[in-house]
Amino acid sequence: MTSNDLGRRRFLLRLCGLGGALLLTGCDRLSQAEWFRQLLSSGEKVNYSLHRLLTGGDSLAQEFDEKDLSPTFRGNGTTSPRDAHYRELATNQFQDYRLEVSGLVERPGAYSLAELQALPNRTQITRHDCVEGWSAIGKWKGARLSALLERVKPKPKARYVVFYCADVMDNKGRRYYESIDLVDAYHEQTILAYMLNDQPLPITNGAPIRLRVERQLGYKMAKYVMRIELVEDLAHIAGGHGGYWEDHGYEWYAGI
Ligand SMILES: Nc1nc2c(c(=O)[nH]1)N[C@H]1C(S)=C(S)[C@@H](COP(=O)(O)O)O[C@H]1N2
Ligand SMILES: [Mo]
Repeated sequence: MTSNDLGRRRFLLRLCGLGGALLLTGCDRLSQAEWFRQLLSSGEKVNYSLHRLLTGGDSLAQEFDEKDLSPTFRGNGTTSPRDAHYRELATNQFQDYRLEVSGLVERPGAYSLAELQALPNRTQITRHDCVEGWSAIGKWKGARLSALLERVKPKPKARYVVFYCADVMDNKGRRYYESIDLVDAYHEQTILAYMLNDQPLPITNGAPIRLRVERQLGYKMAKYVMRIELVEDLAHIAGGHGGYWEDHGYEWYAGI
């Protein structure tokens, strides 16, 4: 299944769910509503708005039990960044790693792994779905992104959180990056994971820090996160679509 098929399938599923809402609201009232016109302005916005409408801002992604864990959690995409600075950090068990937090925040800072591990955390067993057609269930532990945001204090203009990764993706030197909105950033299951299946996060799966944003597809879960930036819009970053794969045509909002 191509990512387009997947997008269409998810869209249709959501539209069926919306049927209930349509009956309740009345079609003519709905068609006059500004939010509905905006909703129809592009396929991507439809996906995003319907997902928010049907699942609500704080609904939880399904969580599983220990018995459901996949025997192994495969690595995908980059599994060993070649970047020299990253390699140096890795040889030293990331003791010198600092997660830089900057942009539209009152208190920019740099956080060591120990400092991130001291933040309020969450453990969750969830299913990871990749657009390439595989899934895996893993147990993740990490710092709540909301806790980090409370420390750095986003300014009122901040709308997105951007994650810059260590791995170079092509011969033009473009690195992996991703972004989410503040609804997902403050979501209870959104964590900066440093453990997988009760072990320190392996390099294959994004050591020392990888994002988990459980209501979206695998490519949103940035691995090897080196820097976080709060921004007002995404247009000035890299290809302007909010992520490495988004710059290559994937949807920015990859709701499952
Ligand atoms: N930095 C970085 N993050 C990334 C990728 C990548 O290549 N580089 N691949 C993405 C994709 S497509 C998937 S499915 C998951 C894979 O996570 P895993 O390696 O832990 O299975 O990471 C995502 N995050
Ligand atoms: Mo993926």
